[in-house]
Amino acid sequence: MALAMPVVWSDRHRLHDPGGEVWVGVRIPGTEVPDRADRIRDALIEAGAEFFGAARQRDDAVLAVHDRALIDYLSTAWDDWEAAGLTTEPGQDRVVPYVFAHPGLGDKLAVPTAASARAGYFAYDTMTLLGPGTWEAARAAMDVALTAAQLVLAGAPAAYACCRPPGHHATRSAFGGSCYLNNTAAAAARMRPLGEIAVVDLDAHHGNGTQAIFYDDAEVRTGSVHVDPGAGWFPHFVGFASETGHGANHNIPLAPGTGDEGWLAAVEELAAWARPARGLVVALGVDAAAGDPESPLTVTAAGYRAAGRTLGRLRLPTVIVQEGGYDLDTIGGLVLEFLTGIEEGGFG
Ligand code: SP5
Ligand code: ZN
Repeated sequence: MALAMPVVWSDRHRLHDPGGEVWVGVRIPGTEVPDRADRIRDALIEAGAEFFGAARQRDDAVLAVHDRALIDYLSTAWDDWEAAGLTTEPGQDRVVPYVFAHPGLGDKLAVPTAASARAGYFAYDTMTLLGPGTWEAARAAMDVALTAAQLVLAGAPAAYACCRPPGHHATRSAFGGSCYLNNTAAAAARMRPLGEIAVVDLDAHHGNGTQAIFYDDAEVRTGSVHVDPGAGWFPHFVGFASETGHGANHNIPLAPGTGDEGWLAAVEELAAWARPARGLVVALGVDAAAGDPESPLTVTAAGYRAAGRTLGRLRLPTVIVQEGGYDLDTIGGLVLEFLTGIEEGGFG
């Protein structure tokens, strides 16, 4: 049986090549590479899925989840970096921060005049490099997620947004964790006409950006299962079970090494917790799979299929938004397993 749900796509993801990441001060090869989305696309074409080109969305939909200052910065950061001569002296071919607007500096901080310093007002890590095509690709990823939400509002039971760069680490005012704009949050905001929305984040890392964006919002409940930041994993500062907001946030941190049994129990807990909502957005990272280079969780392909069935059984209007997943040989198959599970659970 072919995959039934529409898949939304944009070729413009390829304009973003992070060119590696700066980790503990050293530039290393990154894992958030253009091939990721292409591998997923190949697997879904093979499965007979129908593809839809993303429709350009209004800036309002971006401003629903991000400050204008962040948008203004991201859309001009590369040009400003180049104009400041930083690509020649010191010879840095990506935007990389070197000072940060740390809260310890006080709470009234200026936006720096120097392009070299401005990056650290908006970025919270050194791993999320920005190049000449990053803005256009990140904006196109928003178009993909919002178009998928639109298809669901128009009556599709589910739609899959095949987007990169990922988004769930981007907050209202800051970017990081390989994310620039929060595609998942934008899809959730777009779904609001349905009533209360639940976001269930399956990425191996805590969805800190989405949590922060909706923390004070009773109409969007956010849940995340992820490797315990307290065990030494990104995003390190947040993602603990104690972060409940006003009752609309639910974190389930797992010990490194956790596999299907523990992970699926957490997914079931999040599904039960999402049940009162009228619409569902799944932040689908497949980096919790065993063998993924960015996480120590050990979920199997069958585990992702079972997670899809669990969430599909909610029979809520569902948008699935691609987040992480970095093993190129398995990423496509893992996504297909999950989407197939959604259909087995919800369309049967
Ligand atoms: C969307 C998403 O999955 N973002 C993940 C960001 C987590 N990146 C953490 C990278 C930590 C350092 N990686 C260097 C590995 C060196 N062996
Ligand atoms: Zn991740």
